[in-house]
Amino acid sequence: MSAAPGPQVHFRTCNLCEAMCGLRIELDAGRITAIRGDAEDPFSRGHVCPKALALEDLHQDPDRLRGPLRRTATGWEPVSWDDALDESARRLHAIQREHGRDAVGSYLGNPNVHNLGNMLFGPELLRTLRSRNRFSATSVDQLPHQFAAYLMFGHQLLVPIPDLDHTGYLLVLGANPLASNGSLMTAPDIRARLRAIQQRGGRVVVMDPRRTETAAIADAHVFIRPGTDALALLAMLHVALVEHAPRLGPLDAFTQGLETVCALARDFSPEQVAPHTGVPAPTLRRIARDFLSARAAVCYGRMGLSTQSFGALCQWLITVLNVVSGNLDRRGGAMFTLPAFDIVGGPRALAVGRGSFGRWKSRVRGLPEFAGELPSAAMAEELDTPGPGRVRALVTVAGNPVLSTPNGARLERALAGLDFMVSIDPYLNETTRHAHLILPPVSPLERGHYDVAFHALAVRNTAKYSPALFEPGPGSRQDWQILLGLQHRLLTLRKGRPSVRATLKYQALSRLGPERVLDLGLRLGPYGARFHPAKHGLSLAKLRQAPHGLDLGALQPCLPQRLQTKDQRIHLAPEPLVADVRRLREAFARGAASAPGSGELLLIGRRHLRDNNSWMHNVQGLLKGKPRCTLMMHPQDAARRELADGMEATVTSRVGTVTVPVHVTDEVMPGVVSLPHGYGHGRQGTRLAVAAAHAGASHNDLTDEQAVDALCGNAAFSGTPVRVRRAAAPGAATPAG
Ligand SMILES: Nc1nc2c(c(=O)[nH]1)N[C@H]1C(S)=C(S)[C@@H](COP(=O)(O)OP(=O)(O)OC[C@H]3O[C@@H](n4cnc5c(=O)[nH]c(N)nc54)[C@H](O)[C@@H]3O)O[C@H]1N2
Ligand SMILES: Nc1nc2c(c(=O)[nH]1)N[C@H]1C(S)=C(S)[C@@H](COP(=O)(O)OP(=O)(O)OC[C@H]3O[C@@H](n4cnc5c(=O)[nH]c(N)nc54)[C@H](O)[C@@H]3O)O[C@H]1N2
Ligand code: SF4
Ligand SMILES: [Mo]
Repeated sequence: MSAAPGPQVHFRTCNLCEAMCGLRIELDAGRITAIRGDAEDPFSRGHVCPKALALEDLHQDPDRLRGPLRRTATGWEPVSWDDALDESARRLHAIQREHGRDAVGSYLGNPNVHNLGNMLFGPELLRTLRSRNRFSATSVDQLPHQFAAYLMFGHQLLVPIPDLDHTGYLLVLGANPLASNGSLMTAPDIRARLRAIQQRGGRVVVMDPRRTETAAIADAHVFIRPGTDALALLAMLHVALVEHAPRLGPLDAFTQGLETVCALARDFSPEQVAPHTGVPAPTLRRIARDFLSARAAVCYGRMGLSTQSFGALCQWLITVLNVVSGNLDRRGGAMFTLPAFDIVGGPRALAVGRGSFGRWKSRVRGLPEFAGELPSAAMAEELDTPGPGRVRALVTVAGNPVLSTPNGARLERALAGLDFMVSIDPYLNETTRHAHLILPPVSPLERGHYDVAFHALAVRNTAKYSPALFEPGPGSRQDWQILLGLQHRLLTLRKGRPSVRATLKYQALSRLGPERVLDLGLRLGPYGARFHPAKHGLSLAKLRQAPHGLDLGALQPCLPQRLQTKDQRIHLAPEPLVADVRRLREAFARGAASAPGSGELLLIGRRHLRDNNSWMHNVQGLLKGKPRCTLMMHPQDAARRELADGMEATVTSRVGTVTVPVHVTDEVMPGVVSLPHGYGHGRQGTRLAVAAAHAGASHNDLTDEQAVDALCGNAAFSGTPVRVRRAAAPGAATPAG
C-alpha cells in the first residue's frame, strides 16, 4: 500500500512480542490515524497491549537509522549499501583467511525470531560463515526448553505448550505472562484466558519469589527461594510417583525411563526440600495432590526457571510431571502444535534442524555446543582471551548483548577490542556503537510478516500473513536482503571470482524473497494445497484472502506419530539429565541457596508490560509514569540497611556495581531483590535520545558470566548474589550496611 488518499484500513499481526495480536490500523492520506485490536482476528479477538502503538513510533522515530553508517575517527558517516556490504564482506573474509573460520563470531538477538526474512534467510549467512563461534539470545533464554525437547522428543522445537483454553489447573513457575504476554505459550489476552480457567471451575497457582501481576489474579501464590525449583519439582514427582502411582495413560505404550525417574524422586520428599525452597511441605504436597486430581492439569515454567543453575533440570522435570500425571498430549494438558509452516516435521529444507549437543566445546571454558551454538555467557571471554582461535570479528543481527547478556560491561570492553564488527540493526545503541559498520533494515511496517516460530508455539493452531503496510523507500533494504547480499559477497570472495552459478542462485533467491519460500512451506505443510486441496488448501494466496487470519483449530493429540526420536518413543530419563541430578544433590548438600545472615541478597529480574527487553526504550509513549528501573526490596531487608522507599542504593555483585532507587515492597520475599533488565542507556556514543533520558542501570552489569547451567550452558542470571547498601549522598558519610 503506498501513500493513497482517503481513509483505509490495514490488518496485520503485531510482531513485538510472542502473543501475535491482530491489529487494525487505520490510515488517512497514507498516515496512521489509529492502531487498535482487530476484533475479527479469530485468535486475539481484539486484544492488544500498549506496545502495539509503538509500531508507529518505531516507524517514525527520527533516531531509527535510514541508511548504512561507517564509524570513522571523527564520527559516523553515511555510506552506500554497496560500499557497506562490500567492505563488510572484505573485512570478514580477510580475517577468516588469516586467522581461520572461527575468528569471525556471530550473535543473533531475539527480534530475529519475530522477523520472517531473518527466520528464513538468517541461517544461510551463518552456514556460509562456517564458524563455531555462533551465539544467540537462545542461551540467555529458552535453551533449557530446547535441550529437554531434543533429548526427550527428538527435536529441539517439539516443545510442549500449555493447552490454556482447556486446562482445569495451571501451575506456573517462574513466568509472569500478565507482563510478558506469554512465552513459549503464544496466547493473546492472557488475562482473559486465565480468567476463563477460573470461570470453568479450574485453578491457577503461581510459584515465584515475587508476588507478580500474574500471581495477583491467581487462586494461590507461593513464594519460592530463587534457584530451588528443581528441588520443588522433584518433590512434586515424589508425591506423584512414590506417594501415588504414575498414570501415563496411552503414553505408557511408547514411553521409556519411568523406573529411573521413580527411583530419582524417592529421595526428594516435600519435607526434605522445604528448608531449601522455603515452601512449607504441606503447601507443596497440597499443590501436587490438586495437580494430580485435576481433570486436566498443566505445569508451565519460563524465564525464572530457565535462567538458573539447574534450568535444564527444571524444564525436564516439568515435562516429566506432565507426563506421569497423564497430562502430556492430552486436551487441557501440555500439547504439541501442528503449524501450517511446519518447522518440526516439514520438508528438511524448510524445517529447523532437530538439534545436537556437545559436538564441540567453547575454547576458553569448555562449554558445550547446542544446535550449532555456544553459550552467550562465553562470548566475552572468547573475544578477550588471547590465543589461537580468538574471535576477532563479530556480526550481530538484531541483538543488543551489551545490555542483554551477563556481565555486559566485560563484553562491551571486548567489543571495543575487535578488529572488525558489523551490525544489522536499526539503532545506534549500546552494542552497535562498537561496530565499524551498521546496516539498518526497514521498519516492521515496511515488510511482510508471518510468524514462522510463534505459530509453532501457540496454544491454538492458526495461520496469518500480514503484507507490508508501507512501501519500503527506494534506498532501504529488508533484513533478508542485507543478509543475502552479505552472504553472496562472502561466497564470491571465497571463490576468488564471481561464479555464474552462485550469481544465478543469488539472483533467484533475491527474486524469490521470504514470501515465496513461505508459500512453498504452506503448500507442503500439514494443511497445504499440495496434500489437502479440499480441506484447507493453504497457500500464501489463501492467507492473503484472509486478512484476519485463519483458525486451524485447537491443539490435537498427535503422539507417537509426531515424535522425532529415532525409536518414536518418549525418553523420560535421558542420561545427561539424570546424571545432572547428582550436581543438584551436591549443590544443596552444601547448604541452603543463600546463607541467612550473610548479608547477601538474591537478585532476580522483572518485566513490565511497557518494556520489551532493551530496545523499545526510545518510544516516549511507553516510558510514561513512574520510573520503572527500581530495585524492589522487602521491608525487613530495607530496614536492616536503613533504606526507605525512593532512596538510592548501590547494588554490588562479583562483577560490578550499579546505583538505583529502592522500591520497598513486600511483593518480593525477604532475601530477594528485583531489578528489571534492558536499562543502562546512559552509555556514551549512542543515538537514542529518549532512552538516554530514561537511562536507568543495566541489570546485566551485575549478572555474572561465570554463572551458567553447567549442563546446557544457559546463562544463570536468576538469583545473582548481591550486596545492597545506601548510596552515599553527595558529601554525606557512607552508612554502614
Ligand atoms: N538480566 C536479564 N537479562 C536478560 C533477560 C532477563 O530476563 N534478565 N532476558 C533475556 C531474554 S529472554 C532475551 S530474548 C534477551 C534479548 O537479547 P537481545 O535480543 O540481544 O536484546 P534486545 O534488547 O531484544 O535487542 C534487540 C536488538 O534488535 C534490534 N532490532 C529490533 N527489531 C529488529 C529487526 O527487525 N531487525 C534487526 N536487524 N534488528 C532489530 C534492536 O534495535 C536491538 O538492538 O535478553 C536476555 N537478557
Ligand atoms: N512486556 C514485555 N513482554 C515481554 C518481554 C519484555 O521484555 N517485556 N520479553 C519477551 C521475552 S524475550 C521473553 S523470553 C518473555 C519472558 O516471559 P516470562 O518468562 O513470562 O517473563 P518474566 O517476567 O521474565 O518472568 C519470569 C518470572 O520468574 C520469576 N523468577 C525469577 N527467579 C525465579 C526462580 O528462581 N524461581 C521461580 N519459580 N521464579 C523465578 C520472576 O519473579 C518472574 O516473575 O517475555 C516476552 N515478553
Ligand atoms: S501483547 Fe505483544 S503482540 Fe500483542 S500488542 Fe502487545 S506487544 Fe503486540
Ligand atoms: Mo526472550
